Amino acid sequence: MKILITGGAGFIGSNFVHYMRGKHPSYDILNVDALTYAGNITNLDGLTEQGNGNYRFVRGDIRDRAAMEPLFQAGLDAVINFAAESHVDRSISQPDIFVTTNVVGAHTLLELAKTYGVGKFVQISTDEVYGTLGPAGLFTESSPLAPNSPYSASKASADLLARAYHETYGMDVNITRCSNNYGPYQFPEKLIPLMISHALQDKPLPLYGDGLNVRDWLYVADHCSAIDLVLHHGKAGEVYNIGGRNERTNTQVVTTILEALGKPASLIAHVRDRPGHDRRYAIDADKIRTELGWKPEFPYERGIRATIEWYVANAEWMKRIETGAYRSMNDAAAAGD
Ligand code: NAD
Ligand code: TDX
Repeated sequence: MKILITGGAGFIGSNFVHYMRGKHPSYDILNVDALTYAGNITNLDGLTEQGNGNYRFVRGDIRDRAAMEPLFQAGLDAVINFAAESHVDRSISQPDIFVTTNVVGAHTLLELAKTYGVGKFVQISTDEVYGTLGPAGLFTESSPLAPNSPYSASKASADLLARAYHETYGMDVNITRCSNNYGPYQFPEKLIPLMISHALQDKPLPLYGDGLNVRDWLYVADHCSAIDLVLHHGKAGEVYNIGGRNERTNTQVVTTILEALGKPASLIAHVRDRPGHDRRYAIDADKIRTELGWKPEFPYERGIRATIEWYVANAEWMKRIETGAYRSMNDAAAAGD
């Protein structure tokens, strides 16, 4: 199988590339990523250093049809679109690029997939397209789309285009909507790596509002196994929710991190709330469990412990981001491509 993975130098995409190399070593993997601030070529260490074999990295922008077209011309069995602007806070201060990358970029890929008859298109979406929940209830695949941030609105827009390409052109499209991921290689603007980094440096941990917003956490490897199942067995046109029923308040998450690192709760600093801050997400993943047989393997307690240990053990990785050194490594790797 020959697959195009977009955004494969980011957090989930790089975990997915590693996962697929381990699980399906005979597959041809083409990884295309623009290496924005969120892309980090060193997330792919071990793949790029081995002379690649049937793995190839190309620096490219999914909005750029002319740059993407040759990748499709070579013939592809599947496209898995991870590439996106992914940070809600950035979407609030600078929404434009969320529209161009998340909507126009996804559309460019859909058009090319249609033109070149790609067998399967998996659009990686998010539970945030459903908006927010009250204290009870879960998002199902038939929950109405009600995005509240420019980020989630752009992701919902891409979902609608992907859906339309199935309905109108009969393309084999799937949309996956996963809850919050955590694990290795997550850029330290997101809650868990940011808080680990601050705690390790004895810096204040900025908790938005009352700290009682709830997220439904899933270890990234469990997201990868779900996408692998959808890629191979997803029914054309279907949406699959993904989540492990691990609801935690932000205060609980941060407290676990502080305790694991032996740091005092006094480091927590309540700061101004995020505008339009969704109160609670929780995913009903019954459909992917019953129809595709997906089962998450990492209980939250184990996953969060492994994640904290990973960031402690990979202080260099974090330092390269904090100093900006990763950017020149990105440029050097892309120049040698
Ligand atoms: P990330 O920000 O870590 O990675 C995004 C990657 O996309 C980066 O490597 C970046 O360089 C690349 N990229 C950005 N714009 C691009 C462009 N125009 N062309 C090519 N590449 C581009 O994001 P992530 O957390 O790994 O999320 C990956 C996907 O999963 C996104 O689509 C996101 O919406 C979705 N998702 C994320 C989560 C989560 O908890 N992180 C949960 C559910 C869904
Ligand atoms: O400094 C912070 N303080 C804080 O209290 C940050 C960065 C976040 N938070 C809160 C906001 C949220 O309630 O923590 C929670 C998690 O925030 P993020 O890590 O920014 O994630 P979230 O906004 O929930 O979105 C994430 O999950 C769904 C990803 O970034 C999205 O890409 C994904 O679609």
